[in-house]
Amino acid sequence: AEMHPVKALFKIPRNPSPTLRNPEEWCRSFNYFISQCLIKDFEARPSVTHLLEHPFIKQAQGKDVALQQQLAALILEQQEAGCKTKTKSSLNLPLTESLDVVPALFTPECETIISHLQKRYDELQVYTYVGDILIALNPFQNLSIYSPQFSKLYHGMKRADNPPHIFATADAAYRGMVTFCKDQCIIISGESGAGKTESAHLIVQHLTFLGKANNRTLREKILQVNPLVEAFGNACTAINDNSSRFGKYLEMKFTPTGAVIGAKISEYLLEKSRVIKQATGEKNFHIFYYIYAGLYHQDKLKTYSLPDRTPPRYIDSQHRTVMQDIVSSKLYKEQFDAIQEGFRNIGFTEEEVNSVYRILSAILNTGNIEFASITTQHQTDKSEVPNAEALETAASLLSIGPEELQEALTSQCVVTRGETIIRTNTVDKAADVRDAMSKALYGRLFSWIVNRINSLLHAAESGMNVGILDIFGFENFKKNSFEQLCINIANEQIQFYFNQHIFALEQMEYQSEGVDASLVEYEDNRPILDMFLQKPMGLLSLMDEESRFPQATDQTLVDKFEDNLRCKYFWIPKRVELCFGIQHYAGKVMYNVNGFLEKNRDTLPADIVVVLRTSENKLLQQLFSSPLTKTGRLRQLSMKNIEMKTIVDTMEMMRHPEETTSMRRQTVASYFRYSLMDLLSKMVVGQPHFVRCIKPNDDRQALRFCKERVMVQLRYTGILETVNIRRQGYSHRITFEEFVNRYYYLAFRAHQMPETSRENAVAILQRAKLEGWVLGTTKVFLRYYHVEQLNLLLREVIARVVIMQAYTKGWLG
Ligand code: AD9
Ligand code: MG
Repeated sequence: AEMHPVKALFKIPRNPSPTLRNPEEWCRSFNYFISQCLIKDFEARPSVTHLLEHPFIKQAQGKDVALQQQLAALILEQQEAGCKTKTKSSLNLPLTESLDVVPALFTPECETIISHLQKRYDELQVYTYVGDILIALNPFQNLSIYSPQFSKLYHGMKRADNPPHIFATADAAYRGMVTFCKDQCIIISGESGAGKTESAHLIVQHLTFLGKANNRTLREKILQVNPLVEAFGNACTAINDNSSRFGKYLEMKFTPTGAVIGAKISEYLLEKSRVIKQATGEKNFHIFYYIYAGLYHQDKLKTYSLPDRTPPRYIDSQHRTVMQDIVSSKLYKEQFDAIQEGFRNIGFTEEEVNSVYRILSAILNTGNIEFASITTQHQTDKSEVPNAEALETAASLLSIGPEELQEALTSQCVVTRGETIIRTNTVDKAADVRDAMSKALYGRLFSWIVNRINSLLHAAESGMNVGILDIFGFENFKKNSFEQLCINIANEQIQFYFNQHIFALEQMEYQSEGVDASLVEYEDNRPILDMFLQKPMGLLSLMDEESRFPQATDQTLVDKFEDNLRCKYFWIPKRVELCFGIQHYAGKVMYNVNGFLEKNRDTLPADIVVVLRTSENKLLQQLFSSPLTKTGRLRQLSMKNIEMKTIVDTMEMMRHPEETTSMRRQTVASYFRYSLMDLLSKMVVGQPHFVRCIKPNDDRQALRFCKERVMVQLRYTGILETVNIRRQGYSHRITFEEFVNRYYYLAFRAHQMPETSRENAVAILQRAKLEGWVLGTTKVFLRYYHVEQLNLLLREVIARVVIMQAYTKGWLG
């Protein structure tokens, strides 16, 4: 009787080398290895040395090297033969399908997935693929897998050639861009502290490696962009010591042949309020501490008039820090040096950098300005500045007159019916104006830096780009405010985009092929997004409307929400005042409405603008000369791509009527809406790649894997559903042509070249005795295990050929 081919394979080495203790095991894995090598597509044919580098061979090193080398040579020979006799695609299995790195994922219990991830995490394997998505667990320690050697290793390789890695994702995007001449975007998501920003850095690192410009300095410049911008836009929060307080979309531009030629950053919604106030245990933006330590070392604190006795109020409102701790911090100093280096390298002039430091110092001095009320006979609500020094220093740093500044802070011009009246500000009001000025200074300085970088790294030629999205992650603190609301809405939008790609498009493909689509089920967060963005009754619109009433209070805002938002994702808790709850895709968050209206209005009194415009500082004049055109014009989206319809739909929803008449004062909410739309318009034109960062524990500890935390994140990011789709749905959809080319060995003889028709595809499926597949109009719809079975069969067929050859050469018997 004929022996089963796999069993037959085990029999082969009659005299296995004595150094191999478990010949059967050896043979099994070696067989597997051989077939893997053969199945790999012929384009990326490995060399003998490459094969010998393979972990399998490595593992057996010192055991039977001679035999290994012979077999490696044989494998190559086989491939050579395969190349000649058959069309390129004949054995071209996309390895993402044949070798899913997570076989266990296909079992129904997500318990299995978790323990699989855990096992890998324990071995410091932090990356894992689920379908096309890269899951990245935060290692919370430095790994040695990001050196240029690793960049080389992942260059141009198929996904299954190497262990999963963030470089592989960057590589795929790069190759996608070069091969298909299409813009790519890499979308990194995950909650705060999960590792998005680190991942973004690593992607830029690998892309600069790939985009070998003959211009070395350009590469260096690009590598310095992220650290520079993050010094100004990141800060220490309760969750993450280096938390992004803005959203960032970095586009790297390449020539059609893949040489890097420039870069462009778009920034979204910087959390300006941090400049004036931080929650307990949190800090201001990094740069403020860096300049202290850096300038202290250069003995320049005085040059920039930085208050040096006690830390300024803006960076330490509760007087908890000692000046000495800040200025003597080694880390801060190093970062400062890096920032200076970055400024210089990217091309900022000395004068510009000076102005930046001056403005930063001016902000800190402004924060120290105090107000006291003076009571005269006529007025009781007038205020004055008792500490003239802070005021004078700030004014001098800003190159404006101190009297004018004091005027602008303590009074305001109001024009009513053609008459100009001067009203005095109360102490509280004056303090608000002061803080509004600081926020505006910082916000505009930040945008200016970003714009300046963009013009310095502007690509002269046109080309294609890879965009990398790294936004602030989902946040849920003990107390959540307006900033958290914006951050979480942005994450909601990114999740929606993800869903569209992974689930909705899947459904559409079923439909267009005439296959029953009922299997694809997922948690659609569109209703929540609608609740936020709809006009005129969405939460953001309601807030804008309320912001227009001068008499509105935070209480009237809550009432308005309560009256108008009828939706299960929104509720007002009993007993807790001025709060509302939202059921986000990533969890329940309770928001405190305190200060919402003021934060949304974000008013900067005209008097302040007027006085700042009188500055003799060129940079400052620029910052306040014209209304900042931040994002420019939105791209015109072609609606060719019908699949994108739903996304474009939600974008329409966000479009603001006032957008064109931008002279109207914008609220933060309307600007936010606009930015989100701008971001999406950039993303939808590219081919997306997804990286899902997962935080294994909340204590930032290496090698600590908290199952529940991981489970929750897998669930809300839709990863579990993704797995389900692959398990229940037809995870593989292969055109008849590709299918026949790939599997014809299973039903036809090697030299036959069967027509790539629907009938022959069916013949192969029947011959392989598979059940449960469906035929679409142009594609075979297969379940994940079908592909595994087919590949197993194919491997057997091929392994048989190899073994036969080995016999004829007399190597094995
Ligand atoms: V937030 O939404 O901006 O608050 P991120 O960006 O998701 O957040 P970040 O990349 O800043 O998180 O990572 C947090 C910390 O985890 C880093 O400061 C590192 O200490 C640590 N981390 C993350 N990824 C890696 C890594 N690949 N290797 C080593 C890492 N450490
Ligand atoms: Mg970040």
